[in-house]
Amino acid sequence: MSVTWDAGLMAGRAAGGPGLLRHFVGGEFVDAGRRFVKRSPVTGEPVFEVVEADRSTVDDAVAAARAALRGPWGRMGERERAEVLRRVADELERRFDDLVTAEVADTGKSISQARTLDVPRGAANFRAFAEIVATAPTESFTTVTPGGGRALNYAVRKPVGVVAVIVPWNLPLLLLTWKVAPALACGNAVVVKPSEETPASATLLAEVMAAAGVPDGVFNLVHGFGPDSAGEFLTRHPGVDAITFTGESATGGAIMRAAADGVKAVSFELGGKNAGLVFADADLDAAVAGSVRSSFTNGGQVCLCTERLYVQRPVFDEFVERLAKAADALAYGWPADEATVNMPLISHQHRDKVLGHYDLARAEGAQVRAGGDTPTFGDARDGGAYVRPTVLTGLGPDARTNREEIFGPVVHVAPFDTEEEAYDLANGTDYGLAATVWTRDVGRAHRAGARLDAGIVWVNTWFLRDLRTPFGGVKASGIGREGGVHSLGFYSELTNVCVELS
Ligand code: NAD
Ligand code: 6OD
Repeated sequence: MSVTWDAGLMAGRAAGGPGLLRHFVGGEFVDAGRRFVKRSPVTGEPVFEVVEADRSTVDDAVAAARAALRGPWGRMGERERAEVLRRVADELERRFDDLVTAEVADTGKSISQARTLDVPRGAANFRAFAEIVATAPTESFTTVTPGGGRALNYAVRKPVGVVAVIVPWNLPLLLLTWKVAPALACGNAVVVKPSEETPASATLLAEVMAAAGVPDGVFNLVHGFGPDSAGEFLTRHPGVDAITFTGESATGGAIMRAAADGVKAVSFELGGKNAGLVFADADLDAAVAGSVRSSFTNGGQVCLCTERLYVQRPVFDEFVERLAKAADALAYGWPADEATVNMPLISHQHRDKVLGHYDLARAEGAQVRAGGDTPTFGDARDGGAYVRPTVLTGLGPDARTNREEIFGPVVHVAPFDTEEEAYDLANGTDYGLAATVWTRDVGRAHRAGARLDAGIVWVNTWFLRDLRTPFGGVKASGIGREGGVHSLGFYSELTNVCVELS
């Protein structure tokens, strides 16, 4: 294999131009197809030139994955595969700084977030699934035959085959590794398509795979867009056995239609319109600080972010005042500054969408308590895709602002009176990904877990999840659960074997 990162990508950047990002197929970097430009969300300048896969490159990637399943990879046991995954984690940690650079270049997120969340959790995914697959049990029973003899009846876990992995741009390495790690742990070969907005860390992951000794063809990467591009070519490909996808609910629908012809298995992690409930008995300092995190982390571009807050009436006014003040105080800076919190949105196109929602909220009658517009810097960041963290009030549950996913740093806050009303408000959307509850009442904490229509419910915290636990959404927020042994359910097939012993 050849190495792009040091020899191509970083050299191109050091020379003042954009680096070139290529596909990775059968253990080789491939420069085939048209090219597109990836721009910095911070300044709007070009940062990378990316090769866009055509149908024949996708064909080659799927063929390489199929061939790898027939090679030594297909004959490895769980413990050997777990060892490969640990080497990938080691190599990710060795390339830590490069990966941080890649994530920051593509997304404009703060270096401190990339260092503490995105890249460490990427490596942790490989360590966790190495452990999970090496220790996962399967059933085995001794059963009685009709003649009174004995038979041994057990299940054998097998890979599904070639898995297409399609991921978004918000937490690029974290969300990619969260699917690649269990897929490889179960012995599959993958063809991954990162978002066109975040091609860099996936390219670096290809180098990591090669350096860690992952056999050629087990990990393949194609760059490109969705419709009529690499994403659609992959999801319609007859050589793909299963599709794991994270992204918008509408895209999930398009992929489901594409997958129907081949009756391919799908696992979907989709959009959200997540609610936070703040009860009057809550620790208000913690609830304000936690809601700032849950609404504005990563520029509000986390599927788990809170876009609707419901606050019990006795503390509503104080809460809104403190939240708006905290939103206004969030630090701007260049991504390389440790203290920076606010980041740009991923692109100007996405910024226009979010600003459109700010205008819509005003048109619907919202009061803007913080933000609602764009910041100015007086430097190159004025060419970037920034919007200000925004706090809105005054709208009812039927307003589009309270129903449509915005995926930006914005939250609407409304009052409620009773616990029952809070659950009704929180559950009143088409989505059901996550919910957050702030209360000191232990009984209520457990009731909320049972009553809220969400794949994950946090109490007095946010975005904290042991990798061994299930993750996914209800309603329009997803199909299936991944995480821990639940991932093995999607990425492997169980064959039932029954052997008569006498
Ligand atoms: P998106 O759906 O536009 O794109 C996601 C990926 O799908 C990209 O790689 C894109 O190129 C590809 N794609 C687009 N159309 C396709 C098609 N027709 N066929 C095949 N591939 C296609 O989403 P996005 O804008 O990149 O990400 C933001 C969305 O992702 C938000 O809705 C957010 O809530 C969701 N998300 C969900 C989770 C979760 O775990 N539930 C996590 C992160 C993001
Ligand atoms: O818990 C995780 O690591 C996970 N899957 C987070 C998803 C974040 C979505 O934007």
